[in-house]
Amino acid sequence: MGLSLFNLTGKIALITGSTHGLGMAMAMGLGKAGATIIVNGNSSQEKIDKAVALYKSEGVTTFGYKFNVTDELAVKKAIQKIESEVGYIDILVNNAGIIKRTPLEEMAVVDFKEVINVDLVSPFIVSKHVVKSMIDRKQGKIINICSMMSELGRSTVGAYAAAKGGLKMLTQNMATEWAKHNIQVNGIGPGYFATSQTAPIRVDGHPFNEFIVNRTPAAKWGDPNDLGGAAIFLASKASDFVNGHILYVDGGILATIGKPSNED
Ligand code: GCO
Repeated sequence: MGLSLFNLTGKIALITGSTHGLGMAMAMGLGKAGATIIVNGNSSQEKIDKAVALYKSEGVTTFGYKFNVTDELAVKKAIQKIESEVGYIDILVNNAGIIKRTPLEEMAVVDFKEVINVDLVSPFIVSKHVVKSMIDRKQGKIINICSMMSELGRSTVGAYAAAKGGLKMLTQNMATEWAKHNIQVNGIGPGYFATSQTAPIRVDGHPFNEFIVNRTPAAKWGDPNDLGGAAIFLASKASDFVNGHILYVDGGILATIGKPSNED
């Protein structure tokens, strides 16, 4: 058995929102474990092409597809195109997501709905269209990218927490319905990582920056590359009997109540 359990050679992995940030870090990990990577984004073809070039410069076999994960018709067409041009998808990572930081009492309903739509509805849409071939082939891996907010609330991110809490339960329900087809559906819950998404709350002197370092037993922000191993595990044969599990990669945040700010 050994390391071959983690070898993804011959597998095709679609990672939504993988032109940058945590999506790129996880996709790069899967690619370096042997998977062919399908990069997705919806901002610009230029951004996708740039990302594809970066993956290829690291020796990863890569293809890029621009489509909006919230648009079911666009997703259906894109999955059909990928299946005909590259092959059936063996591994799906539902990573694409947005966040809006606003106190709930001030949040516009349209903004609340947009966060739910991108962070919760789109994993359902993409999974619904990818899982068809997985069911037919009696194999597949789906990884939903959850959050600390799948377990904990935080002021100003109520819509995001509602979406990520829902995504945890959607993960468990997908596992319930699709495990009998030899499809393993699990989640990764990143802690606080140094990305563009957290840049506004990570600037030096921002109270949240110091708070997170103090609240995290590992006493630091996560490095996106710390997520590659978790993605490889949940995408590989090593997790063939793991279903509906949310693997938190959080430096210990969920393990602790925290400590007084004056304690080392
Ligand atoms: C925030 C952060 C979080 C992290 C991550 C934590 O504003 O609290 O952006 O949402 O990005 O989701 O798991």
